[in-house]
Amino acid sequence: MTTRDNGAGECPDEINTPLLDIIRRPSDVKNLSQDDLGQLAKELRKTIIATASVNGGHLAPHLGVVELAIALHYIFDTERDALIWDVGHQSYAHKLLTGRADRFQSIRQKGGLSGYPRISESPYDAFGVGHSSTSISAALGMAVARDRSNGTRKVVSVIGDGAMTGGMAWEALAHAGHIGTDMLVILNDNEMSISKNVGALSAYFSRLITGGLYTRARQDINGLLKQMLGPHLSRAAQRVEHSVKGLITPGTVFEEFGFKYVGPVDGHDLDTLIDCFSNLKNVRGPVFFHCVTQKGKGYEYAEQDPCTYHGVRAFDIETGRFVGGGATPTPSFTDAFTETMIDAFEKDNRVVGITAAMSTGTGLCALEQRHPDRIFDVGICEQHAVTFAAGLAISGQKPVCAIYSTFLQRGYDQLIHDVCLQNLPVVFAIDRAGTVGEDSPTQQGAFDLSFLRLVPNITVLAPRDHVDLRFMFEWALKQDSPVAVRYARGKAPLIGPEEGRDITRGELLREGTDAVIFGVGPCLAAALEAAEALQEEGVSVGVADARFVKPLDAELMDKLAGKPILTVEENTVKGGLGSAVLEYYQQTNRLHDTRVLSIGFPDAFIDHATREEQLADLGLDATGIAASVRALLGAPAHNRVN
Ligand SMILES: Cc1ncc(C[n+]2csc(CCOP(=O)(O)OP(=O)(O)O)c2C)c(N)n1
Repeated sequence: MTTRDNGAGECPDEINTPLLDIIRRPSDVKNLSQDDLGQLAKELRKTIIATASVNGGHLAPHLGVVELAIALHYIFDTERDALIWDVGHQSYAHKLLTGRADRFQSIRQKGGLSGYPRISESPYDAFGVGHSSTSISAALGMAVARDRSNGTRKVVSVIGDGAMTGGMAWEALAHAGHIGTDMLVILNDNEMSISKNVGALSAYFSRLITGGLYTRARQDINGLLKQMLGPHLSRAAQRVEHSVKGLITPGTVFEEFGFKYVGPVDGHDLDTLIDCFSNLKNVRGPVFFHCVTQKGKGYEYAEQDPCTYHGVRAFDIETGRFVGGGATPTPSFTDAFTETMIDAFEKDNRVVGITAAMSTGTGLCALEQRHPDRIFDVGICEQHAVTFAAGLAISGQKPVCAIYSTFLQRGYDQLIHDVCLQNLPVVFAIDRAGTVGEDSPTQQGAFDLSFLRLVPNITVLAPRDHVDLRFMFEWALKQDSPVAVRYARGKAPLIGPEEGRDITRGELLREGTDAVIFGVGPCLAAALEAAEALQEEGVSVGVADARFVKPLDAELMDKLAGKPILTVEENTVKGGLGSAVLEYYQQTNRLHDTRVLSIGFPDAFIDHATREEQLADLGLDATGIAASVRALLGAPAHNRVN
């Protein structure tokens, strides 16, 4: 495999991958001798590290499941059997073993392979993923479909201990135990979510690993194996019995759910995994296989700090140092949120923060260290996070619930039913709203303005820069009703002067007589640039910041009425800011003299690319916005900004 410059000034060494080079499809893995598999694992790790060092993205999760992926493809017939990776942020080894090694360097780049399993990308990606805790439900659906058609396909899901904290996984386990059909659920337990896994479940897994229950189980291990595999234990099963510490542990919660629990086993021991899977593949009924892995395995920096190396930008392999992105004076929206929260925590003891296993990404981790008793990491449990916030709010606390736009989709009913219906003062800090770049369509923040705007009682705000963000949270924490502040990924440079802002209303940033661009968020910088370019063409275009997507600033709306208006937002155009503007002018009878054109995300899922590429493709950069203004004004199409 060849490698490319990672920006560290030197190329990673040429990688020699003789075994990986001959694997074109999963059945090629089966043709290798078991003795070769350790070498294959090394080649996979080298390839994953080299590619992540250039393309960025997830790293430590992929490194932890290399042996697991090899053993699964070695034993199961994955050209036919279904293999479902929960979240999918650990699927690179699987991708490399299923005919995608030649395109692997394109991963996460525009037009290249996705960082997550995707059914449109490969027949070996059995189910599309990105959000956590879905794999057992999907696997059960496939298992039942198999049964209904008298099929023989095996169904296997691989789920992390972090993803197991999600309620949906337990709903699926309960259902699967009830149905009792054949399926294998593999728990990849590395004791980490993105940061250290939290909660009673994590403690329970630790107890299983350290062997409290194991001692009891060991006495009856032969009987249990016979029960599972029939009276004639295979030679392999006998080997398993000897090689696996605490192979079967009755009395676990999984047994109570109707699963046969097997484990814990060393998830890096290929021979043991192969023995186990050879046997478990023929066990009837649902099986829960618990293996223990090390996140970041095989790359010392990731082993030492799996949280930092969970997801990376380009880095130098030798030193582990990240390339570029050093300290700049411009804070990101997330940085500004952290700073604002630090102040809010100092000023008011009732303010508390909630994260669903994303304390680093949301910026709450800085507070976790200062105020450990006031930051609640609830696990990957967005639904619980929102209703937990409602409980806090109804009891006089001031909860700030920090959840990425895409993951808040999980907590939507709770937001409507528990927070907004009761008009409770929960503040939602909705990060990664808009395009998020190289992650898959599953992670783009495309819908929040639309799904929030239709809920009664909630106020929806979108800061254009870090100064607005700060004011907005200060304002939000003073309200006695729900408030959502949604902001984009990345830097939040100043747009317009810092002084004289009144964030309780919209703002006209630039006067113009021919048309006005009415937008929210950081794309207002592109709007101002477009207006400047149009000015040079003799077209006078104003720019206004809505700030409030719900309710709109009526005074500003009335002022703008009568002019052609281009609405601009990083959200699907359906139901977002543009829809709000149309509704407003419809209700105030101004549609007859106010032409409105809306741009934003189309009625399609947004593919991965850099954020800049995505915005340009969506027509949300300065060039695209200027072109839309011309279209609004009916100008000829050849009249373009360069
Ligand atoms: C619903 C949802 N919320 C949050 C996330 C963000 N997220 C991605 S991976 C991850 C941690 C998963 O931990 P685990 O399943 O243990 O896998 P590991 O990374 O340890 O291999 C989180 C919280 C997500 N993908 N889906």
